Amino acid sequence: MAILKILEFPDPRLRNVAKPVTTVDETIKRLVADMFDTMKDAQGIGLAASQVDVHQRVIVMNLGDEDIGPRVFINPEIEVLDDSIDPYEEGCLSVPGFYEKVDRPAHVMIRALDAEGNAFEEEAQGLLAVCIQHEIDHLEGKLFVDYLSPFKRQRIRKKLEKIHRQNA
Ligand code: GNR
Ligand code: NI
Repeated sequence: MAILKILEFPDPRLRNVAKPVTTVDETIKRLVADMFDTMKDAQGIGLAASQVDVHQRVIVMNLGDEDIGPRVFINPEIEVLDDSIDPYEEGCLSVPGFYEKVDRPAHVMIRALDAEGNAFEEEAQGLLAVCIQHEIDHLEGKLFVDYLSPFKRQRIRKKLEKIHRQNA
């Protein structure tokens, strides 16, 4: 078990496109365990492997909802089920301290492999739908700040760069 370092915007490594997992082997299972440790330590509700500089299509999630619990999504795909849009105030462990409203499809079907490599599908709405889309964006090298105006994105970038300089 290990707590991994979470990359922060504007680190260019967050822009890598993750590759599909070919087999859910011991290496992937160890990665999943380390990602759960890292997510819990950082008090996040979701984490994509891209955020810990592993560019494979692996997501962990724990929405803190007893009905849903800790979840693993490997090679996830989503299908948008209708035209409804849900605005949600999003945050990101790779953009610490900033929260902004993002509009996303409200109802999606998720198809993925679970932690044992078994295929499953699940209809999602609410926070699960928001979070899975946010995490799949990470696997594509995309961040929630990309949905904001260039002005807002630049302001966030400058503030984080300043903090990173101070920490260096
Ligand atoms: O912890 C997180 N909270 C959150 C809140 C609203 C929308 C998305 C998220 S995901 C985020 C953790 C994270 O950065 N995952 O990539
Ligand atoms: Ni994020």
